[in-house]
Amino acid sequence: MSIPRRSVVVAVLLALVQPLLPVTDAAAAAAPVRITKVFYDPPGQDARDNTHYNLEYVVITNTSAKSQSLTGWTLRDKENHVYRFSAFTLGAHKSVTVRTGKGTANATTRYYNSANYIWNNTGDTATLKTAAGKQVSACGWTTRASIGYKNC
Ligand SMILES: [Ca+2]
Repeated sequence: MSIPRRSVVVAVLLALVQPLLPVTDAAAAAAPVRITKVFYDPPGQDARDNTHYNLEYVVITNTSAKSQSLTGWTLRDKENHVYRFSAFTLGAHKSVTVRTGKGTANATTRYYNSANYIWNNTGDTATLKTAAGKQVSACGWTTRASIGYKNC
C-alpha cells in the first residue's frame, strides 16, 4: 500500500510548522497587561519638588477584554526602585498611571511616593512583574528623546 503523496506533503508541512506553534501561542497569550508609555523626561527643568516628580509617569494598559488583578505586581527601574501595587484591579481596556511623586492613589492614578526622580532621562528600562515575580512587560530607552517620553 502506498501513502498518498498529499499526506506526505501535509506531514512534512506539519513537521516544519509544529515547532513554531508554541512560540505563536506564547506570543498571543503574552502580556495582555503591558507598559504602554513612560514619560521619563517631562518638559522644563528637573525641578526638585513633588509637582515635578509627578510629571514623570508610567502608563500600564490592560489590552484584553477581561479585568486583571494587579495586586502585588511591581514596576521597577534598572536601579530597582520598586512600586508595588496594593489591592488593585485594572478593568478591561483600561489604563493606570503610576506617577513618581507623592499623592493619593485612586482607580486611575497610583504614586511611587518617591522624593526623587525615578526614570533616568538618558536611558533606563521600566519592567512590570506579576506578584509571583514573572516579567510581563518591559519598556526601555537609550537616548534622551526631545519628546521626553517613550511609547511602547
Ligand atoms: Ca526623569
